[in-house]
Amino acid sequence: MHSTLEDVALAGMQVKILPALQDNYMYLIIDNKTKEAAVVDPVDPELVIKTVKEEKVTLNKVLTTHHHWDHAGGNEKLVKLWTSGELKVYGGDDRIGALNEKVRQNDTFNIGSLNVKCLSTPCHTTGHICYHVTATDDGAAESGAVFTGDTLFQGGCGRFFEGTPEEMYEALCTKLSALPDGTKVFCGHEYTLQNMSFARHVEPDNQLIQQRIEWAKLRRASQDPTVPSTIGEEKSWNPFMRVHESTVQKHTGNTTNPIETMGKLRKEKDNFKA
Ligand code: GBP
Ligand code: ZN
Repeated sequence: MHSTLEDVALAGMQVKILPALQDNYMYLIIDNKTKEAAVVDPVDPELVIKTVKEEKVTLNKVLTTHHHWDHAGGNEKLVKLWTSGELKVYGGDDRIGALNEKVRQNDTFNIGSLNVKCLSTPCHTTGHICYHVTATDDGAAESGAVFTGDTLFQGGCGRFFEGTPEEMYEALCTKLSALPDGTKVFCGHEYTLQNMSFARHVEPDNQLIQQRIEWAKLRRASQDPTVPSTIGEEKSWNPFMRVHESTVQKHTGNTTNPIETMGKLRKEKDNFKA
């Protein structure tokens, strides 16, 4: 295992961080009120089932961010192994195994008493979905969570396998940036140190990047996950969310168009050696 299992307590919910493969994360989202649960990208079904049994929660939903095997590759097996009732499998792409609830931009559903809203974020893959989860109580929106798969990473973003700089701009700078600053960001991979090293290269004078690197080094030395961050933090250190900043634009050759800046940053990151 690349990381220790961790619990994050948010308003009305608990998020269990489950490491998988080399650097992937799966997440178990538990509604405190009803003990209903959903799992995000269950590539290692055995660990999911073990955790669900230990926690004595009712798992009935799978939230798939995108069709890549290291995210969706466990869906069929989980559905086969799952004998304690029906599993709804959500996702935005017909290439996702065991999919039975296809979702689109602004679709909503519940995990017990929690609200889930789907954000369509095509670019890494055409059918990529991010899931924004909030409790129903007043004021809980600020402490909600967003599960970003391979669209937004801590300090970075996914490769543009099936999309354009314009689409990633829309995903990061329009849709995800519009969430409350306090929203916790749970991404699909532990890439923080690699991403932050590129972020420092882009903005060497940004002290928040330097501080996060020092913190992340300590966390990784004891195999602790660096997730979650928050939307507000990502806006302060993630170069791909900062393509309208003059420091970032200067780095990409005095571009003033944020979408052109996005394209140039991604090209440079594709070949960057941390
Ligand atoms: C790193 O940064 O540590 N190992 C390197 C990058 C997501 S996984 C490895 C890499 O390219 N990872 C992908 C990515 O988008 N990284 C962001 C970046 O490099 O800045 N994947 O597993 C990847 O999506 C995959 C699976 C890809 C099936 C294509 C198919 Br088809
Ligand atoms: Zn991917």
